[in-house]
Amino acid sequence: MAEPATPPTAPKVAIVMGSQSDWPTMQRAAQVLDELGVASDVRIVSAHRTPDRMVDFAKAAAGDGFHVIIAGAGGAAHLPGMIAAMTHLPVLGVPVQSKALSGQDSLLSIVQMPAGVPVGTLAIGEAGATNAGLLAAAILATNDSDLSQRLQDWRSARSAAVADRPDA
Ligand code: RP5
Repeated sequence: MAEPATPPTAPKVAIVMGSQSDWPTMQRAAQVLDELGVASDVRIVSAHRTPDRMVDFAKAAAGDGFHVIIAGAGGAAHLPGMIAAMTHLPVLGVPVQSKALSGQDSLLSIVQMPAGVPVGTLAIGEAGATNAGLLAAAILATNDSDLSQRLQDWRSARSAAVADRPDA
């Protein structure tokens, strides 16, 4: 009798964003997770344009097997906070750099959550997205020694790549 096929591992990290226009920023989170061998599920979920989709996603996220949610949005960036209101999973919020206010609006919309509904808020823009990916991996690594080693190796390589002195 044939061995039963091993089911593919479902992604434990969801990366959601308010718009297609957020993808150039949010792909940094997906890229660093990919470098660390962590699969992610990437979706467009808007608090304002697709509120029903947001509610459905947030309420189902834990049951769907996700362990961490990275949510990025710009402007009136309610997406991370609204998702955090509907799930007990850790939510990492990335303020996308808006055209009008350079992401200051996004940052303030995400960071100042009321006590009891946390969003781990990252820096504005690509650095924030990269660090959200690294933090998501670090959260998963607390229960995954192989991933923990890959994360430590990744960081060591980054340190080793820093020159002692600047080029003249
Ligand atoms: C937010 O509005 C999105 O997260 C995006 O950052 C911003 C602008 O969206 P688009 O008008 O480019 O679709 O909902």
